[in-house]
Amino acid sequence: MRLLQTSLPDIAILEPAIYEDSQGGSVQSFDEPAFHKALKEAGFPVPRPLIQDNHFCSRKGVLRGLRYQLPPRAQGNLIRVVNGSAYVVAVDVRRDSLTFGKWVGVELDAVSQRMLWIPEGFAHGFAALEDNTHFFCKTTNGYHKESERNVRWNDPDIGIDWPGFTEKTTGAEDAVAPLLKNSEPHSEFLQGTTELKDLKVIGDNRGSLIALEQGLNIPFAIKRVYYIYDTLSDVGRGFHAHRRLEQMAICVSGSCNIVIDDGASRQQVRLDSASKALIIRNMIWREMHEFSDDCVLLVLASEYYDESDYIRDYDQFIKEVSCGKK
Ligand code: T46
Repeated sequence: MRLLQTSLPDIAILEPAIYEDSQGGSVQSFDEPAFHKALKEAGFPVPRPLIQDNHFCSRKGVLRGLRYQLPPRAQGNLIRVVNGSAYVVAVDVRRDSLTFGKWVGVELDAVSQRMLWIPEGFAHGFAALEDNTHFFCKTTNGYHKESERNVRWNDPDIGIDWPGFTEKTTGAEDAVAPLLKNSEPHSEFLQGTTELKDLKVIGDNRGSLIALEQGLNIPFAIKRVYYIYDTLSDVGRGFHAHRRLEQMAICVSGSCNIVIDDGASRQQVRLDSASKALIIRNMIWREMHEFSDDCVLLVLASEYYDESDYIRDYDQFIKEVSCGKK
């Protein structure tokens, strides 16, 4: 599987291997380890498991979207066209994102079998370029009507250039969908479980100073402080959740990316300033990637080190987090 970058840093095209022989041909349409490997090698966060398949069919000129689901039911989508061809668009709907409102469009067809990876936090839309176009989407979260939101396909602030079809048919909801500026924000943080705080910088002509004070800007009593440094840039750390532990992480030097996941929704946070603190409550899966050479990640923790507090298996984490929500 080959990954091609697009003009949006979070959106990727994936090209599967196609095999042809005297009987016809075959394609390995999904191979999770290969998918994760391709994403990791290109510096993309690894998504939560793709748990649902949806198959749609449209005649030429039909436009579906733009759609997204709000956290905690946000959906990442791996989209493939299995018959015909289509123009597939992704729009960044994360209010705090540097690429908020930016879009990318890619033509997918049944011959090349290229797929488009659109992670959580993006709206997507499809325009069928041929009759009997079939779309196959693998998603990270099931369909949830109450969480579904639409954005107007022809919002002038987004300015999507939908090519190649003359007769446009949109669903009733799509036609009257709100403009992006009026749509419900796709919040950057998992509700109530993580928070990215700007710490107060006390600066003067000698430089800067930041004070961390229990009960004031640290929302728990500190029992332990540790720091992670000299991490190789191509390794990932973390890959676990804590049953009780709460933490505050600050990159006091350099930068790294932290993926946070509450079992229903996954987001990536970039820590690249000594004045940004990420508070991670208990029962949040975390993965750390792309450590810069000079990265020193300082972590304040609410508990002493206790291996029995770690959940290091993602399926076990999903089991425990789902039990807690019942
Ligand atoms: C977390 C992320 C952000 C100790 O003996 N004492 C400690 O206080 C810690 C944190 C770790 N260890 C031992 C346990 C392992 O044998 O150090 C070894 C490496 O720990 P781990 O593989 O858990 O490291 P990371 O970077 O994957 O995770 C750490 C923290 O463990 C974790 O709580 O949230 O940083």
